[in-house]
Amino acid sequence: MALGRNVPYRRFLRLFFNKETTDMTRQAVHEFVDSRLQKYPVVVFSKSYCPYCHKAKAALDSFKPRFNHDAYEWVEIDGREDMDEIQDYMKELTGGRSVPRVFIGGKFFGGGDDTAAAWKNGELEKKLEELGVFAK
Ligand SMILES: N[C@@H](CCC(=O)N[C@@H](CS)C(=O)NCC(=O)O)C(=O)O
Repeated sequence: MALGRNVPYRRFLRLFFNKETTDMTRQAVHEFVDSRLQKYPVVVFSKSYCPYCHKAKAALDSFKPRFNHDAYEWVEIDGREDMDEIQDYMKELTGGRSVPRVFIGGKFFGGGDDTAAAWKNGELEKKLEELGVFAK
């Protein structure tokens, strides 16, 4: 909506319309994230340049050949217009907004260091096995 300079309540209108846009984005982000978490047993929200995300990727990708189809979804959020809203929702869901946010079985599992440590001590493999995401 183009608001001319001569509209006296322009700032008020802009506040209202921006709020509406933000609310719509928030709702779309919730739907986007929730649908990923429902569909895929393993979901990671990541930024492509982040070294902690690379650590989590090394750990989870090592199981890739064993995963069932549709077991694993990697979501790069950098460059997305709704990146900040996704991180805000991550904060709501997990208590933190840093990346990576690794979810296993719909629940927050941890960040990059947690995932790498769990890979090393076998906990990650055990968790994935229990979840039944490996092809028989
Ligand atoms: N200890 C955390 C560190 C994660 C971290 O610091 N990630 C950075 C990116 S490399 C981050 O999310 N920074 C804030 C941001 O990008 O909004 C982990 O292992 O996941």
